[in-house]
Amino acid sequence: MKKGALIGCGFFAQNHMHAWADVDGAAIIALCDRDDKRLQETAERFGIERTYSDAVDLMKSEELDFVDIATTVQTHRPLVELAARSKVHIICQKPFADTLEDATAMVDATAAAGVTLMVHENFRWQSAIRAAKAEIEKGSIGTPFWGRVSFRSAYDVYASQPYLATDDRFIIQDLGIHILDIARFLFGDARTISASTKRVNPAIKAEDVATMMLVHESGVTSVVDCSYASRLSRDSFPESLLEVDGSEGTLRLMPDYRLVLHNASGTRELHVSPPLLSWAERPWHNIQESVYNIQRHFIDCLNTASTPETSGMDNLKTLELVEAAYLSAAGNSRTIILGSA
Ligand code: NAD
Ligand code: 89Y
Repeated sequence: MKKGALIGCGFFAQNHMHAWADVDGAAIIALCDRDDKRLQETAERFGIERTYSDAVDLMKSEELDFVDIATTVQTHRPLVELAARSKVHIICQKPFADTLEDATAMVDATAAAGVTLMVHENFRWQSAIRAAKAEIEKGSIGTPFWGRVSFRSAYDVYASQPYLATDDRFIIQDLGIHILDIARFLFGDARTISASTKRVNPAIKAEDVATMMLVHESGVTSVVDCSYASRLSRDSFPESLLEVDGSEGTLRLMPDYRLVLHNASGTRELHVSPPLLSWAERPWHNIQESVYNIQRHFIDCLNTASTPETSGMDNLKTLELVEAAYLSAAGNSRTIILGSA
């Protein structure tokens, strides 16, 4: 049994806790939050007796295999470095870091300590996205040459996550980061990116619309588009939609988890809805299922001494896309060559 502690008992951490209760071979034995109300409420909800208001005390007092860091980005570096010094494995929520410098420092600290570092980059673990990837890999549409990964909604995310309305950066750093990671997952690493952004909602500080174009090393050109300002007749929050054109056919992941594959043999429609886990609530259930999937993957990696798909090192490439997208948008959508951002 791998023994873990959760640091940060806020809005999204409740999903982590439910998922941990379902993951075989792992148990959360202690909680930490500097907000006493959130700490006590979470402890009571999940029956955890050992609680700490300070992560240094937690690390001194508990014998842990891993920590799950579910705080917002500003505290990731000190907490990751603390955990690395204590030689415990780490899962850290996205966005992993505010700067590539912080991200690289965390990757280096964990490598030097010999501990596993996985970024909780969960969107690629949604079952609909895995189903689409499996179809591409088995050749259902031939060789992909063009793709679109799209997330458009007007869902009120600010109600549960008020910092999204006041932070200096919004949609690319918060949500686009997942959508860019899905593009990497499906089409491989990117060579170039260009982006344009816009703030439509006057009540928030930063951009709520972003359109990005990537040219991947595989030769695929992709469009990654995100919006929290799109008032649709039917809002599909929080579904990521896909369009992929290949040499032999096309793939479309449409609202309501309808995966349509078309090639010379005909058209197939698959229903790839996520299972509704016992604790999950619509419409968040596909994200909640991906939380369970990624946490299970982390424990599998610890048990087999293998590297997580979204290791800290891997996530540097997703973060590099985020930084380059902001740089491009600030420079009239100029094309940024990755590796030189
Ligand atoms: P939140 O503000 O609701 O919760 C963060 C908690 O961390 C707070 O209770 C705060 O008191 C605590 N905290 C902060 N610094 C601390 C420290 N040094 N020691 C102990 N406790 C500390 O935030 P949230 O909305 O739950 O978001 C947390 C992270 O989860 C963010 O990075 C966000 O982007 C991410 N998130 C991810 C997904 C996803 O699908 N992967 C979805 C939503 C949010
Ligand atoms: O914080 C974001 C995330 O990671 O997934 C959706 C979200 O909660 C709001 O954009």
